[in-house]
Amino acid sequence: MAEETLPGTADDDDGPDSIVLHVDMDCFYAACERLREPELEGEPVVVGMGYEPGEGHGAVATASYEAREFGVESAQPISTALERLPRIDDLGPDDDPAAAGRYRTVDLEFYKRVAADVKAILHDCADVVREVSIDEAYLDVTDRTAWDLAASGDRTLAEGFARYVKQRIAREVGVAASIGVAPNMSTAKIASDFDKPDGLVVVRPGEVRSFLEPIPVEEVHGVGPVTARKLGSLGIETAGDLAAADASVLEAEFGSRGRELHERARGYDDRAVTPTGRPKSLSRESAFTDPTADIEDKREVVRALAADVADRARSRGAMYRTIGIKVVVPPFDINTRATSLSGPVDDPELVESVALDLLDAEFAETTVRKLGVRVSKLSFADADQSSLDGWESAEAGETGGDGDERVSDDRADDTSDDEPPKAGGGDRSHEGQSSLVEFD
Ligand code: TTP
Ligand code: MG
Repeated sequence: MAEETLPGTADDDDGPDSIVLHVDMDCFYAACERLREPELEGEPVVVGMGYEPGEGHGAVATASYEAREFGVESAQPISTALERLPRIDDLGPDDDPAAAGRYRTVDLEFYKRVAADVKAILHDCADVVREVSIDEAYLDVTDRTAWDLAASGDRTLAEGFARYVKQRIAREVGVAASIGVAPNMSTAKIASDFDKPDGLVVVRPGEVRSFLEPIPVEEVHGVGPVTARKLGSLGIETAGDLAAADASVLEAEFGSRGRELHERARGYDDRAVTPTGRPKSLSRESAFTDPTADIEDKREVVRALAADVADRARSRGAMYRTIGIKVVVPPFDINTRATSLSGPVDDPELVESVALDLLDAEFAETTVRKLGVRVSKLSFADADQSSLDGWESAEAGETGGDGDERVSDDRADDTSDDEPPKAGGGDRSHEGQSSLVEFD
């Protein structure tokens, strides 16, 4: 793609180019169904309402990519989906089971819990996260990585960072994300959609305009079907056509929006990623190059992790009520322990001492591969309840992190919830030796 920058594009910005990630999960509800029913992997899965015999109403929420091959898609009447892809349960003896759908009913509460796990990772990977929907978010990671090339070749550091985010979601939650990386939000969104499923598309600052050129106008942010039709009648089919169009003609047709669309098509979008949502927990973990049993090595890592997590909590204005550790024993035996406090605190020394106590109590002699520290049950001093979305309401039934330690539908931690609150906060009311809390 062309490397030159054009006047008036994002490429001649005065400041350093931003690095924006747009993360969108692939066939999200279907991917969630596959988490609890792994045998659905590779099968045509349709998630919707009203497909049970005798119902007949309702619509498709989403379809797996296999089901999309049969022409099944989101928002389609379920009757159309059933015509194109019959339910496997309704097949006759001579029908081909490969051409049949596995229909599942929408279970939003479950999908929200999976989404909360994904979003916990996103909040861990970026300081600024804008959650747009249950399966979609923008991350501003300008301060976490760079557009420079990695030492090893022609890939950017930003690409490596995005790959890391993708892999964490896949490994820790078990669902696939497509990610677009670009210097602005509208280009990142188009990029995440460009190579679905399981896509990772990077548009470097100098490539924005050439990347956008062949994209159909419908995909430019802000262009709906009506605008697309009007643009079509003006002979404008692609973002390239839109970028090349006369701005005054667009303005005459669409008002100030016309000028804005023109700028977007030219790769110019100076909207800042503004945050939404709140993390439910903050954690950090660190792996040893070689597993170690040395208690001083382990304590040192826990101290550093505790300081880091407490620091991040403070910088985000978060207080916590649970302090926990994660201990991974080779090969992949994941242990989590937590202590609940009687009230929310912001107390870095307590994070360190609780984490060290939990380590010493049970893992002093243990050979460990990885250690983690987490604070959870967060509350925010400036909490704006109206801005809390499915993220916090998915609080009950959190799931564990590393796939194999997933806990479902329970809150084994925090027996202290049943105890009356004590004054002052910070008293340890429960040594969570046997507790299992969520951990990313
Ligand atoms: P999308 O991200 O639009 O779709 P998707 O994740 O299923 O597929 P992909 O991103 O790979 O193209 O929407 C996220 C979820 O929102 C989707 O899994 C189901 C739900 N949804 C509906 O319930 N109705 C709809 O019309 C759409 C578009 C989505
Ligand atoms: Mg999606």
